Amino acid sequence: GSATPAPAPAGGWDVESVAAELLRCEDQRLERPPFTDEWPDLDLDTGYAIQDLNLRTRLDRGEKLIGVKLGLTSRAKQQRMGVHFPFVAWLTDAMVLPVGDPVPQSRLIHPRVEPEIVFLMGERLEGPGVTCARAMSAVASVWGGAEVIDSRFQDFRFTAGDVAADNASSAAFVTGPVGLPPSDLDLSLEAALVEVDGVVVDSATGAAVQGHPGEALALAANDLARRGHAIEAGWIVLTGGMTDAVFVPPGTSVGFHFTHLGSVFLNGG
Ligand code: 0L1
Ligand code: MG
Repeated sequence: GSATPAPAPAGGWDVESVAAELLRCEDQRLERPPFTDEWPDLDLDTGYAIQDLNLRTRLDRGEKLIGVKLGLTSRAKQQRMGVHFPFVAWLTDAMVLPVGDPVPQSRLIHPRVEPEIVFLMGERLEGPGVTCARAMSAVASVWGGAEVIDSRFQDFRFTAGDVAADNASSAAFVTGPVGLPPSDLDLSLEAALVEVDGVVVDSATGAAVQGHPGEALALAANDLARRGHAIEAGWIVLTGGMTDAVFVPPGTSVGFHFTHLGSVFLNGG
């Protein structure tokens, strides 16, 4: 294919053409303007239809569905991105970054990394009507984690429909060294310090994520129910960036230091 973003098809963008173009941008490391510049009606539900179509393509390619991630669950993220409500996207095994591996710059466009509270599900969780308490009762263990995001949109500029279509800027994630039963922790107080090259540049506690990361999990279950899915036992759930994401160019090293969940390190290679 060509090395530039595709122009809109003759009849205008639709679910199929946006889905194909997003995967092409991901595969060929292309950034492009948001589709909503040309297709203002690309709303959240249309974005989810595109996201689901590309999940099917990823599974057809041999990837395995291993969980979900939430996007824009914290005020820090919402303010930075200009989208003021959370949404849900898919995680596949192709997104797992082995511990100690550098950020895979050679296959990414403009990666950023962010600290997250991560759940490993012990039981199936199906909405609607899931509360934070019910959601937490389905969690087997809690982990610290780092998500590598890599929007296919220039300068991470997008609306809710664009970013839902783009699987919430998914690229890769790594989980930390410590998994604890949820009853061992007050997750609203669990802090993460963001360290870049030895300097602490940001921090937040779990309360930044919808008041409690369990609220984000409940939101995911209820949102997925509208789309005909449940959260399955054994799945991983990334509850969303606690702070704004930081760039991690080659030569940089980033550490996310959690109060009880250990430290997660990522280097820019
Ligand atoms: O590019 C983005 O910031 C959208 C994805 C947000 C991921 C998150 O909030 O954890
Ligand atoms: Mg994230």
